[in-house]
Amino acid sequence: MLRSVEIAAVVRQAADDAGFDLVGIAPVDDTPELQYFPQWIADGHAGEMKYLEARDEQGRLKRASLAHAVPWARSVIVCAINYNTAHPYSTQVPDCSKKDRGWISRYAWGPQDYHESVMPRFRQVEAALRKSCGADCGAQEQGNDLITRCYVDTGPIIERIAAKYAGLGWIGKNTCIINQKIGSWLFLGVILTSLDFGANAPGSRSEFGVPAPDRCGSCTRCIDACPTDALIAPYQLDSNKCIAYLTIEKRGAIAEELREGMGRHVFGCDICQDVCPWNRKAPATNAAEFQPRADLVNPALEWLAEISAEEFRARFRESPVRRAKRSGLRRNAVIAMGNSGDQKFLPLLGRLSDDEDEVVRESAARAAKRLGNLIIE
Ligand code: B12
Ligand code: SF4
Ligand code: SF4
Repeated sequence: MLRSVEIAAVVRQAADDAGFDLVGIAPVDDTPELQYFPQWIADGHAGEMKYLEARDEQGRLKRASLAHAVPWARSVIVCAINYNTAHPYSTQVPDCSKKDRGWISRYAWGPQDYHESVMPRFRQVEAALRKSCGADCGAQEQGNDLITRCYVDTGPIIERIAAKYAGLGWIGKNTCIINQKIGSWLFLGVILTSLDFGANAPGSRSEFGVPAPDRCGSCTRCIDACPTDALIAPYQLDSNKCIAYLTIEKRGAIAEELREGMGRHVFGCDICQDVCPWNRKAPATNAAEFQPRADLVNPALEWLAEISAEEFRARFRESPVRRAKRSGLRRNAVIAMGNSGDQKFLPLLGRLSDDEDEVVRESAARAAKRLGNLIIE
């Protein structure tokens, strides 16, 4: 029978073969970071992302305890892949030179949604794990079948906490996982498994990663740079104020007082990672699926504001941008126009103030007003 040390070696090799940059294994434990989660939810910091509040039959928050949510799980294999490409950060492009352009987060520049490009890699690691166990799997010896589940985003688990305990990096004050060597431009995902990697080595948790020490030190660059003060304290993010949430997840109108801080962001936000010193020398990947589509780096705001339903479907069918929906993307582009200070947008904003979409209509009227042209009130 393969020992846990050998199975862990198979997992590491499979992750490497699948193109992951980092891999580690975490035990299923109720770690101290999980204690913050119920309060975060109670404080309303999840905004309208109701799925984060999913509860079990006893009324416990599923994400607050993996041990409760997935009782068969004994360990979590966490893999990460670097999606950084050799293009300037949003903070390196002076606003004045691109004031008529929007900004899409670097994670969404590629031709494919990361869920689709990363999941097959997890399946590859999962298959190698299952093969290595075969009939020799320790779980089977106990009369159970080996159970595995792969998740990228969608599992009842806070992936960054698992990543920390798998040894992939520390949770920064911007709440992102940062690896000392490659920074934070990482997609994470997990394989929950019923295998206990400590079981075959009594008294030893040696197959599990050791959490990296917090290397933020006295730095507060991310907190200082966040334009909407969404990092309300170190390691604490209020989604309601976060541009990533506002531009991607939030439906309907965006609170007036947050619009200015959104700047030219039309999908996601990278600022708290752009300014992080640990990303200064972040390596760039050559993987084809993460190379940017030219139309998504500094996209023209007019294009996005006027995009037809048909073009939206065609251009964003496989892109993460489709999550904002057409209405959200157009709303965001209109708000960015209002922030641009560029009077050339006034005629278009005037037209969009009569748009059939109520959210676009209201946002355009406000944006036009902001550009100095009193259209409403
Ligand atoms: C919901 C969600 C969001 C929300 C909320 C973000 C958030 N910080 O929680 C929004 C839409 C805002 C968002 C934005 C982004 N996201 Co997101 N998101 C998720 C998702 C689906 C769930 C996260 C979650 O459960 N949050 C709950 C809160 C409570 O967790 P938390 O803020 O991380 O806080 C924990 C720690 O900070 C911890 N903690 C640690 N130490 C300390 C110390 C103290 C004193 C305290 C109080 C707390 C504390 O306490 C909390 C746990 O209770 C995950 C995937 C997953 N299933 O995990 C991806 C994920 C976290 N997102 C990811 C990415 C890439 C992004 C963006 C970069 C996308 C973009 N460019 O726009 C931004 C980054 C913004 C940011 N600074 O976090 C990656 C993270 C990669 C990385 N390197 O960390 C993930 C893992 C997706 C993936 N599969 O790769 N995201
Ligand atoms: S993603 Fe942008 S808005 Fe959200 S916390 Fe980071 S800097 Fe602030
Ligand atoms: S900017 Fe500074 S405080 Fe923020 S995550 Fe990076 S190192 Fe930590």
